[in-house]
Amino acid sequence: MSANFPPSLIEALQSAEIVTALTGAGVSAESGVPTFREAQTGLWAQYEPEHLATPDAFIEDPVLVWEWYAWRRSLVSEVDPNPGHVALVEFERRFPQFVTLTQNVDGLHRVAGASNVIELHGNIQQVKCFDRGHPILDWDTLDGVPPLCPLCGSYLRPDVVWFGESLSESALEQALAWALQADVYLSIGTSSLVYPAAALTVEAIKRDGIIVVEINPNETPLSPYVDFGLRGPSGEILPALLDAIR
Ligand code: BV8
Repeated sequence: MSANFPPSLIEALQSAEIVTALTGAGVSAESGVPTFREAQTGLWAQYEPEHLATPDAFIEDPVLVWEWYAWRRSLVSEVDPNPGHVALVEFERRFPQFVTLTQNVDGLHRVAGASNVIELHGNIQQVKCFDRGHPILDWDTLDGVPPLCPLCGSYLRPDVVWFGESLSESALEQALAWALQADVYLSIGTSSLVYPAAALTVEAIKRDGIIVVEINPNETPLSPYVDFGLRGPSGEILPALLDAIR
């Protein structure tokens, strides 16, 4: 993609010390992972993700919710990071300080080689028990759908943040610090609908001196307030941006 970015954006990135990226499901779209709001396929087409990704849905039908995550883990196991993930790893090496704050639970940033990642909503490859949150490493050797916690006997569940559940205080504090100290803040592949993650972008927008960039083929509720809106797929824009600032 031979892109011509605004010179002022290139200058801001070339002189940036601290760059913070917030990513959403759109960054994984070009890897073939359906975004959170795209229609689900096959058996899952009849369910709303926002309903399934809740403690109530799990309490109501632990088998259904466990199987939904097993299906999503199988999807993720078949895909690779895309050029957008890879470009973000290069960003990590290019800038003095860089972090990827991700809403995604697919783990693809780390698979791509990113080392400074804060997984705001957890990771579907990790499992804990429902009652006490015991992290269970060898969960895939256990029988049962869902398996039972070897420590307390409660159902195992994916170690992700469901709707209605609070994010980790420390992760959120670190993420907010990164957002407020950024010279440039990139909001990439997110509909900016889910809070408190979207609040990180709102806080960056409110803070004078931070250049906020949105990378998304579509508009979001925060589009009118960012400094630069780069309309297009992150798998093309991020590598082009990296080339433009070399
Ligand atoms: C909380 C993990 C405090 C699970 C996820 C009622 C009760 C309780 C809370 C609420 C409530 N009403 C509202 C709330 C707050 C709620 C919320 O924000 N709801 C939304 C729907 C309005 N938030 C919460 O519940 C949070 N916790 O508030 O705790 C609390 C506690 C108790 C009681 C009250 C309050 C927890 C939120 C975390 C939920 N967990 N994931 C799982 O994945 O199974 S969120 C889920 O949505 C995914 O992580 C996903 O990443 C995330 C956000 O969506 P996006 O990433 O933005 O994805 P989306 O599909 O929306 O958009 C994709 C974008 O990509 C689009 O814009 C598209 O244009 C773009 N795109 C497409 N292709 C490309 C692209 N961009 C670039 N390149 C491309 N190629």
